[in-house]
Amino acid sequence: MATTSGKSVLFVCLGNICRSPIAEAVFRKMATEAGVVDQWLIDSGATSDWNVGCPPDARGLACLKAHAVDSAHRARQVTKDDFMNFEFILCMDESNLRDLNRKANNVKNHRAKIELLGAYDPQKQLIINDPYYGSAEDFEKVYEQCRRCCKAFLESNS
Ligand code: WE7
Repeated sequence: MATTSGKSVLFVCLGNICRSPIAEAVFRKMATEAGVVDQWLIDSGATSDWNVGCPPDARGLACLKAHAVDSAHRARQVTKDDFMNFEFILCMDESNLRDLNRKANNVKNHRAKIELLGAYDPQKQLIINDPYYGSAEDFEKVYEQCRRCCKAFLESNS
């Protein structure tokens, strides 16, 4: 778990099969290309326990593959330890934010900063919408939002 300079980020959405695994994979690739991946603990998780153990949605994997991004993630639910182990917990929409803040209230001395990933978007698209009932274009939009936000987040922590 420990990393050399202790930077850590957990990306979170409802089921950890659509948005947050895309964000995690995009951020890991950017950090790798920037030569700083060893300084980071990077993971993703769900507010719900619905999809635990599942791979990312096939449409998300297709989107990532089209952009030469890999993911071997399997869905997991956010745990109490996550609020201690991660400096940043970045989520996708207001519902995620409410669920995470409610969970955080049950963890003594939690250190994680809980924020919307979209707060880092230079194009100011604050919410990354759930593409679950959407199309390939919706996944593409999620990917582009994640790219912009992850780039800005990485720069703000370099
Ligand atoms: C989703 C989802 C997403 C919605 N990934 N699921 Cl059926 C269901 C019920 C509780 C938790 C989860 Cl995770 C799921 C399956 C997986 N991105 N988005 N469901 C969704 C979207 C809009 C309105 C209602 C739901 C449940």
